[in-house]
Amino acid sequence: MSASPFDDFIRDDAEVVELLGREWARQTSTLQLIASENFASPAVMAATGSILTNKYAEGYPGRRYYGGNQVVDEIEDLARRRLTALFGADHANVQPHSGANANVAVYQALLNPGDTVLAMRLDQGGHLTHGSPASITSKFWNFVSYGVTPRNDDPASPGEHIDFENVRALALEHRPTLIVAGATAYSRFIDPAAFREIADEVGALLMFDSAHVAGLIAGGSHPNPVPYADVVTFTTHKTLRGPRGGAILCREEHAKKVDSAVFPGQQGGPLEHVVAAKAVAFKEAAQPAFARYTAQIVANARAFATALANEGFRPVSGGTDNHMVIADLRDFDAELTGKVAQEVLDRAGITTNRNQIPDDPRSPFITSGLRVGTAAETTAGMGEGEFAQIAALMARVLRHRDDENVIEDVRAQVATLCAGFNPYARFTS
Ligand code: DSN
Repeated sequence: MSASPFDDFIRDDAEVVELLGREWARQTSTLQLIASENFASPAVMAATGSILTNKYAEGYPGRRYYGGNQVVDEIEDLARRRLTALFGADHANVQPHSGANANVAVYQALLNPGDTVLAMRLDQGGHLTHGSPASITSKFWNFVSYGVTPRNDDPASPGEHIDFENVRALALEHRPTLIVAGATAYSRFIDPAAFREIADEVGALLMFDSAHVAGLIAGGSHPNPVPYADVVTFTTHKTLRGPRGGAILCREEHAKKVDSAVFPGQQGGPLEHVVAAKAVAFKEAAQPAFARYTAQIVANARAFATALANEGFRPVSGGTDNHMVIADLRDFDAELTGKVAQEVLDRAGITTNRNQIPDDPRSPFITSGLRVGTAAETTAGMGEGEFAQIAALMARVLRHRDDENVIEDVRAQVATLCAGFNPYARFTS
């Protein structure tokens, strides 16, 4: 597959060519189930690998600190226009290098040092930048954390959903300047209206971190937080299927502060090659086919959750409304940790990541859970039947994790499955 007119020149670098070849084989012969990954289109990759990588462009369209930005200005404006139209937002900033950068820039824009922020705790499903003690965010701002309701296996009122009573009580007690909605390991709809109501009650601003669900929102498969939140942040490479990077949407009243916080507050020169790739991805996400794609992501995740439950894994919160399933491994095998499960599955060609479950007795490095997502293999064309098959393969290899023959056999079955679903086959044949 040719991604740019310069592809052939990399052939001079045998070491990099060899490594790229191995990664190509890994991505196309093993299952990619990490919930934050996807297969970007060749158009997205071509833009990422374009000559725009050569250009310095500190500043914003029409207000740059370097000359020669006539074309770059048009590219960044195009990306901003496409993005505001996609989500129905007032203002877009497409320069953040990542979701973490986007979040920290918003804190810088909207908060003073020491201000109180109410956000989801990491081990309940939140993100490092939601005030984890390991993150710089917790050093500058005073984070208070909410979580999910206790486990309850009654399907009529499943637990492990965001505890809005707890959110409201903490908001009334701590009077945060900002409330953060959004998660990285939470498989249920996050209701932006419920968060807005609480924010209004205590006079707080509302940021919605939609890193994981941005693509689902664009495709109409998750509620859109833009009408409710002051600011929406996200990454462009997960369900949105663009290049690796971040973006921010906000109400007009916050635009100037947000832009100043991204540049010069947090970053120097923007990656305009990535901005061009973001523009490509935003156009792709506006197509009817993308809405069908996101509906299939969710259908696949629901089928996956059911099949995993049938194999004895317990889906945290009882199931899923989005692209991911958090599996509690203890119900499957009390001795099996997330770390061991991830390693065994890796050897069988099934790529996942271990994850803490709510109130996990094990550390973040060991964990009792596994997070799996359907966005990437849905791009590759897999459907509910394939995900049921994957659940069975996962259960088999984890039940027989000390048997090298079973690991080898599952790896071979995975390779056969993947051979029928190469995400780039139609571009290379
Ligand atoms: N939290 C990571 C993930 O969801 O994979 C991204 O920062």
